[in-house]
Amino acid sequence: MNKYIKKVLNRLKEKNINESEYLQAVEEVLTSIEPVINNHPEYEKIALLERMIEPERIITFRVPYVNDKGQTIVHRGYRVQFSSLIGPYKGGLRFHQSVNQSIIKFLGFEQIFKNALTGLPIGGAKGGSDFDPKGKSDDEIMRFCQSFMTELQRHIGADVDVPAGDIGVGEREIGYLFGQYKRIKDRYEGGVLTGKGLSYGGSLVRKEATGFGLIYFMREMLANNNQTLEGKTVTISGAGNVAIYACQKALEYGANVVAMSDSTGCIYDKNGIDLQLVKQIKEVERGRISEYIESHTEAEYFEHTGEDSPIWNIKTDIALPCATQNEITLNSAKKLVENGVIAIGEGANMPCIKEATEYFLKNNILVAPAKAANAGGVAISAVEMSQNSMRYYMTFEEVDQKLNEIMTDIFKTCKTTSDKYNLGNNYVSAANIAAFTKLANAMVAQGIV
Ligand code: NDP
Ligand code: 2IT
Repeated sequence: MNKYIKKVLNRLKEKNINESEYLQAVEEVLTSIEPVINNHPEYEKIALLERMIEPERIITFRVPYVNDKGQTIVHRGYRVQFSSLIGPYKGGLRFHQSVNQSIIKFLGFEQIFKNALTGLPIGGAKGGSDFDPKGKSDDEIMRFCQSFMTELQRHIGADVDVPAGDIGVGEREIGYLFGQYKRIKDRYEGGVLTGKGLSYGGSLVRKEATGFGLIYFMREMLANNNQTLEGKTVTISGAGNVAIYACQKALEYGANVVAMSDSTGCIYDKNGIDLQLVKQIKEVERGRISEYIESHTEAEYFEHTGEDSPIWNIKTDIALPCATQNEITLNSAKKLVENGVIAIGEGANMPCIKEATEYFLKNNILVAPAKAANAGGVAISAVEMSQNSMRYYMTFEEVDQKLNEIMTDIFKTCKTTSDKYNLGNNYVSAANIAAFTKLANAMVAQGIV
């Protein structure tokens, strides 16, 4: 391994021993950019890598709220403002009981690279809280969001830092967060949050953007290998924002989606998933995916018990992990390959453990890497910011067309980079190298900051 990379990785491990997700994300990038670092020995003197992996700022704060029983509950809030190198800090907020500093740092780090690939002027950030929205009333969600924003508001702004959604944060939460921001600041600042409702400054297609974008990227990757989505069997983990709209677009392209999941289990409907029902259960009733089999008795339900998700045991041509990090273990990867999978599309951030990705690539499975393949969401967030600045709204077709172009361009960038560095179908390394090159040039240009 390149000596400079090795030195940086060793230091990183010493300093962040308890942050396994953050270490994993940085290690993946640094080990794949070796050919670039070999060509730029001058980066060591200006500590380019050390600066790129160290967040500009980490904010943690107390978030107290009163639940419906009148009890006061205290959670921890985070915002990691990782990089403002190429634009205002930009990235989602995650509300999930598992949230900790390591997870927010890994997500913030990934976001810098993803955002660079979109070609739009957005830096990288992530935030959230260890608050679990499941089973909470609307009032509880509102009070929590208001408390969260009461602290966060002093750190964000349309040209400073622009949060959006992620796991557990969708249009409802963004609405409450936006309302509280506006109330405290006493001004309408549309571009301070994205993923807003359409009636007060949101963009058409933002809701669909990550899932649609994932399928646009997959379409390009398959086309480059003389394949299409038509007639392919697809399994999609998760049943949230990304999974639902990936499913919708895959169906439009003639794929047969046979399985979806949530954290408790997965449904397998060999006749094809009834997406309207999934939307009703998840978007309207906020229920469990297992409810699907109550009206579709021919479908099967497999509970998620051990470490491996049961969805990856189902035979499929294309697997789309759209739930969370490290959801594809090496066991699951082996099972997918054994069952004849041809392509993996990462809708979630870092859904494959390192060994799983390596196993797929070794077996010539196409992997659409998260930083490239799920960039459609943040890209349309940037388009939402543009519309807020222009005070003018684009039509559904215009935004969708823009998304399609952006995803096609991101695939082209991956392809040209892989050709340049002889990486074959390793788009994982190609995406990292393409993003890194752009960021490194911007860092050199801006001096030691
Ligand atoms: P949602 O909250 O809408 O949905 C998340 C889905 O994943 C739910 O079905 C949830 O099940 C499942 N899930 C969450 N955590 C776990 C877990 N620990 N184990 C198993 N299943 C889990 O989130 P999104 O759809 O927005 O996000 C999904 C993924 O996509 C995340 O990795 C996110 O970072 C990434 N992403 C999101 C973007 C966006 O625009 N929203 C953009 C780019 C990436 P349950 O309900 O049971 O918890
Ligand atoms: O991981 C992601 O890219 C997101 N959750 C979306 C971020 C955004 O700012 O739209």
